[in-house]
Amino acid sequence: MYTVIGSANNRTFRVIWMLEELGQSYDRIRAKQHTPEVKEHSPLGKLPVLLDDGEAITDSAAILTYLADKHGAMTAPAGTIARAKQDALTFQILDDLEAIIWAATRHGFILPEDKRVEGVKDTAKWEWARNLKGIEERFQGPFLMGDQMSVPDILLTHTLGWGFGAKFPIESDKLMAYGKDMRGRDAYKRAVASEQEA
Ligand SMILES: N[C@@H](CCC(=O)N[C@@H](CS)C(=O)NCC(=O)O)C(=O)O
Repeated sequence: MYTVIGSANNRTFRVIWMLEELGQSYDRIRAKQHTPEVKEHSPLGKLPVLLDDGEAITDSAAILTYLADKHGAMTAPAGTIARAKQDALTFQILDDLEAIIWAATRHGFILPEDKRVEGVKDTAKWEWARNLKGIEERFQGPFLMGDQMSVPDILLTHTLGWGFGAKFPIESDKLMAYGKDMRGRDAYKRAVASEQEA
């Protein structure tokens, strides 16, 4: 049994969705960032955290990769060329999309007011739009890597949703249709329902 620590509307969703895709059961501790319950397992107070047999794993991409390897699903095997290509896509999504929107988000309302830089959001939107084309070029369909859904699909779908919510441009019919298909998956809908429970 796994325990997922994390409140709704953040990267915790990725872990919940992954566990639903894998058909694994889990408990939830709906703690917020920087609370003592979170800091006990995640020294920086960041979410999400996965507890597996009492061991804490932090970072959503690390958690997804761990779960995929452990259950032999949603990943190419470690040590293969296919896995190297999959990991490259994972890092491309984290570097070229998530890092950009995360910086804009921090400068929007997370950093102390006197540390926020005006105009970051406009530059971030431009960079995001440019980088999205790079993702589109590597998209094989129906999933990112082709016929099999894998870890970067969860990261990309979640990050596209984040972008959509923040009004970042998604000028790609292909990726818009892909996002819609991914959000239509039963496991995705169960994850949304789990997030909405009290
Ligand atoms: N790379 C980490 C980032 C974790 C992260 O920054 N999580 C946010 C919530 S989505 C958080 O806890 N922020 C609080 C903070 O940055 O101190 C991951 O993917 O899990």
